[in-house]
Amino acid sequence: MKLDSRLYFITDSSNYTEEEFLYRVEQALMGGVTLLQLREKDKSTREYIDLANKVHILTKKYNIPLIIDDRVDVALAVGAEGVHLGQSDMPVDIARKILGKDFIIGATTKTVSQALEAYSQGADYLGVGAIYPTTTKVKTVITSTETLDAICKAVPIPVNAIGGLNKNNVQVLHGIGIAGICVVSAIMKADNPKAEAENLIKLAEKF
Ligand code: TZP
Ligand code: MG
Repeated sequence: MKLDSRLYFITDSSNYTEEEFLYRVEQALMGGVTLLQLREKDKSTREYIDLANKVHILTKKYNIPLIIDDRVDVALAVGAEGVHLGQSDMPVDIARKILGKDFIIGATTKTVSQALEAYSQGADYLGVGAIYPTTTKVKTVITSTETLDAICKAVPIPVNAIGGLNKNNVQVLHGIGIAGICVVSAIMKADNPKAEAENLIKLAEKF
């Protein structure tokens, strides 16, 4: 599957029943998200695999790659299309050796040197942020749009902005060479996740 990160939806199942969560994920897929990451921080390995298999059925139906956050083992176990690795997760070069050349590997980077390292180790795309303060549970610091711009200029792979992004503020990213935006709450917590994804993809198409 080709990597299209224009509208990268990162899920958060906390506060939803599984049924409501899967319904929202499918609505987002119907609305046009181009890449989807399952991000679970509190589940056991078995629970993570179980949910990933259910989400994978949906992403395959819409022909959208499924990326698993943090866990190379879970990504392999469910036959996901990719994995997303943070600075304290498995190093990208080791993951690349395990997963092979066709697996999508993304990395979180907050500086130009982290970005260059992830790229040289074989990352396919980068997530950079938080651009704005976020209400999603995450240990992060704010990354300036200047750093985001410098990272985009430093590496030839797609770079996505993340953190507090929504339809009212993505305009600040125009003119920076990002490939797309990553959002959690903008879609996850929307009254209508499908409509929100439709709104955001229209804005993301301008990048
Ligand atoms: N990494 C940096 S900010 C963030 C992650 C995982 C959370 C983004 O969530 P939201 O709800 O789109 O601000
Ligand atoms: Mg991580």
